[in-house]
Amino acid sequence: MTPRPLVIAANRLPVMRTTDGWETSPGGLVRALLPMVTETGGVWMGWTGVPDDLEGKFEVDGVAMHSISLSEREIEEYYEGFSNDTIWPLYHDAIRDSGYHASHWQTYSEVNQRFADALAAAAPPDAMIWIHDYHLQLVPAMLRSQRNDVRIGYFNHIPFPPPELFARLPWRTEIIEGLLGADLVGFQRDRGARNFAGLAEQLTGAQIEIDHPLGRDGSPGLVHHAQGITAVGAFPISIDVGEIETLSAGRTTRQQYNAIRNRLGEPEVILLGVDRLDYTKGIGNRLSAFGALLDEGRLDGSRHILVQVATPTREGVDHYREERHEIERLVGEINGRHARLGFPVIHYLYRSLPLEELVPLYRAGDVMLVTPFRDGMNLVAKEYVATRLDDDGVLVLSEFTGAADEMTEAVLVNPHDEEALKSAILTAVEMNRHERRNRMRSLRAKITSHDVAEWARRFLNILEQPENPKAQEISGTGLTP
Ligand code: GDG
Repeated sequence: MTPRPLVIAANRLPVMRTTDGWETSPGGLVRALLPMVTETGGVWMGWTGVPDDLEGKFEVDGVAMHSISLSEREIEEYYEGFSNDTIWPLYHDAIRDSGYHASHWQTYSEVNQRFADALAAAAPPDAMIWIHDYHLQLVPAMLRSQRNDVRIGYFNHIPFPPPELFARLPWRTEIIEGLLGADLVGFQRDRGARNFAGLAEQLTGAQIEIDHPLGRDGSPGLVHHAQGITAVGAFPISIDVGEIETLSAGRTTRQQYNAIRNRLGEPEVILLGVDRLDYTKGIGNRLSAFGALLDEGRLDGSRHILVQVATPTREGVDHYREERHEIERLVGEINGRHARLGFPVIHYLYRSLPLEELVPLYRAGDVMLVTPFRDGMNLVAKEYVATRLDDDGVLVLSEFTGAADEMTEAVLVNPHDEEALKSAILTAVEMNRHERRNRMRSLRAKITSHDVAEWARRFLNILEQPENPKAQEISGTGLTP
């Protein structure tokens, strides 16, 4: 059987403009999906990242792209506004207030409609259309109303919140109905799948099949609703393990991580943080806990140093500008108290590093600090472990990440609790080689056995089933209202 053409829709195209053309964006997800798009004769639809850029089809290295042009106003209201100032904070435990503006919602709906119309026009017959993430939650139903032949999948990369938080959203029913247009809706964790299914029941009168687990190890559960049946399940995402391991094993990496240790003054322990500068990532709490341990003399700035890479992100959104100021204030304050001439205790980089520089940094980091308040998965935790071919290094990991479901041999911590953070950091710093090796071996065994290509295949295999057998099995039988 010839595979169905694969069409991807995401806010961003997998390419970036350069001075002399296009460059493929980094990241395991892009690398896993692009060959599937090309081999099946599909297309990738999204925005170039530049205001008022081209609209329509073009090709990069043999891959068909379809650009959706966004105006300055659309970027402000659909992207920075509704997506990143309403949905993002609400879906991350409402740790910042969301703005609820009817005009942002209106623009979000209009942009989603443009994606749906363009997909309906561009998708080959019988295509599998895989829609990615919270920017495009209305697209499944908008597309379904125009095309009956295609399979529609949606994957939510960020958490899907509990009903009591989701209920704050003035457009809550519209969002659930939008997602129910898909044949398959995937989440990072079981609880996201359960939150969604519960909300579909509450807000739209859908019936959920409770006998089958909505869990990652079982088949997805089913939601019966007015428009049909939507399969729902957990699909924890992973990384391109092969790429990270190959880079980590390279001679240049070895030379570089030795050089990094040397440049940092050969400290006994390098603690490391690598995050987009996002208020969900818990960077400030991590810095404060480190500073408090230095203040109390439980860590020593001449032996223990912290490297924090903070990648610029969403600089047009107020909460992000405020977060940057707060983090830079903390870095200055802690260095002011504890640095010696020529030797800061926190090395702070506000920039994005190429992966070829990030991997040696992971290898140089003795303790990796991943302390988000809430995170859909967190790929940094998985990348760190994948680089540690030496079975060394300790991962301190927030309980509030999707990654914590699998990575139970990390030092798990509640990042809201400063004493717990301090004690997790000390546990990691003081851990003996034997325990470090045992924990890292178990973590590596878990992470390296599931890579992102396998994740994509699993999602697409379930999406491809022309008739979900469960749909027939349960039709007309005892569904629990
Ligand atoms: C969303 C969800 C979910 C970061 N700084 C640099 C750099 N990075 C790369 C990391 C990693 C990626 O960015 C960040 O991924 P995360 O998973 O940690 O977080 P989000 O960006 O918030 O991603 C998240 C993910 O989607 C996938 O579903 O896990 O929960 O929020 O790959 O390496 N890469 C390079 N230089 C940097 O400076 N090269």
